[in-house]
Amino acid sequence: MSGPVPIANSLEDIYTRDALDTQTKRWNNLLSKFESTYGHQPEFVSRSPGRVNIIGEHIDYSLYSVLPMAITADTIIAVSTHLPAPKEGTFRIQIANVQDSKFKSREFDILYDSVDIDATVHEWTNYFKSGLRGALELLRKKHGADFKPKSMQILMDGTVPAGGGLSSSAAFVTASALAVMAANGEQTVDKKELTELAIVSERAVGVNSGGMDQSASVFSERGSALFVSFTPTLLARPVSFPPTTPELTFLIAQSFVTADKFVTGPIHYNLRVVECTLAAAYLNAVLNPPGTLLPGDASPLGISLHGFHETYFALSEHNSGATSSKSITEQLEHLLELTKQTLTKEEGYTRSEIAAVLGLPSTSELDQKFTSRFPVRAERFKLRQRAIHVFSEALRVLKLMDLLETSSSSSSSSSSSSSSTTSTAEDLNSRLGALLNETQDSCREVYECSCEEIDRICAIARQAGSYGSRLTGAGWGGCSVHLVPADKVNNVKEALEREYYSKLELTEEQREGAVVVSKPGSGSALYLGGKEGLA
Ligand code: NG1
Repeated sequence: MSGPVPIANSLEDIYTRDALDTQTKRWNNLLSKFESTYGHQPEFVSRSPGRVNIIGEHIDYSLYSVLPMAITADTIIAVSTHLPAPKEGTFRIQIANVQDSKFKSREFDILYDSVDIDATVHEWTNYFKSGLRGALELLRKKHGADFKPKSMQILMDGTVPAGGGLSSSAAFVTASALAVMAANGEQTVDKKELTELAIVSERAVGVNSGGMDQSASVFSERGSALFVSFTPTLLARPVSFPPTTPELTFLIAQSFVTADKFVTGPIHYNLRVVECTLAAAYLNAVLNPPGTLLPGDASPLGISLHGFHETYFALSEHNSGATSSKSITEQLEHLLELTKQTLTKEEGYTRSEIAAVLGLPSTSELDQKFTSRFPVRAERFKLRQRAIHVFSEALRVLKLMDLLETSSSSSSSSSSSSSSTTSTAEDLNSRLGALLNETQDSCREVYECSCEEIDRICAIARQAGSYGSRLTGAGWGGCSVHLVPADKVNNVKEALEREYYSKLELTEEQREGAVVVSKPGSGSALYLGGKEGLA
């Protein structure tokens, strides 16, 4: 799946047929607004989508594999480089948003070699700047330290709801980085390079993010979900859901509870990243031989539960002289047991308790190592619960992949009657759904990243015919995803309207977008035909 980001020749290369009318209008609006803002047409448009995560929640930053898919909603960025540089050693960025009453236009003069981002303020252009910073680092690696970035005029339009769990930030950062690469003459942009730079640069905005969103945004292919693994290196491959009758659909339902990772990071997202990292360090200190150091890796704080996992089995098998390795599933089951026996404190661990086990002289060293990058607010760290969620969720991803893989091989070899095919499909769908439901239980009870509204939405949807319902993305609000047979979609929609949305005060637009059936969409693309228009 690696290779360059595709160059789209028309919107048909990007969107499914049902989305073309709306998207053509939207792109034409972007192009004409660009012209009225800057007085000329753009040279190209970069595009990256949001994503919905099917399974594998809050485990990407512990470097376990996940299964997201891209959605139609996206960020599109029209660009020209007609702007002269302001003065020697600097370049200029003029940036505007189609929703200009909400997101004010800005202008920056930036030094060739340093893009300042103030992560303490909540400013929409920070996401562009973080893509810019990452892309410039890559360009300097390719062209040398003297590389002179071009000035850019930019107009952006985003349709992924912010704080909605569909990864508006990754869509914006990857589309920005891609735009900067193309503006500086690189139209052949390697997908893996783009993803890796976006993962690292998005952390500059103040969130210790994993790599799932950027991977899904860049690598996705129309019609397929995406299996993403992070070690030993970033890999993404398309995965198909078996065709069933009735067809299986993914329904995305908004809770309209906005969960902003930037604002709530210290008690939610960033705190979970710290808890998982501390759990890895703690388990290593107790279960591995004294003095064992966990390997440095690509996780946000540089060591991870996955790193502990690998080190633990490498050392224990080596010491026992064992020749046969456990399967990954058996290893994860074993780790779950070990975690329950080792991390016994349900109420969580204080800083001094953790520092003592890690052999650190005081809690300041602990803070310096684990919480200085982004601050967290907690008296106790729930290491037991977080590690249990991560290992059990990693297991559920493998079980779901196993179900998909065995069902696709058995459906290609089966010649069974239609009634037994229907019951097999029913059985498969129920088992897939059960895994999603288990994820939701774990997110609610163990990882504590759900909220009352999402729990209610899931209960309503299941009652109305969803096989499996759960939060998607970071949680604490945002969106939910539901595995629903096509003949139950209306049932589920009606039940949600009756029992949830009708009780909220929503605009017409919100009501229309509250529940959508989402087909797996395509990933990042560059569109170079801006001069001719799209109509
Ligand atoms: P959202 O908030 O849905 O974009 C976040 C992280 C992901 C992943 C999920 C939880 C960022 C950009 N994204 O997704 O990497 O950790 O939460 O599975 O921080």
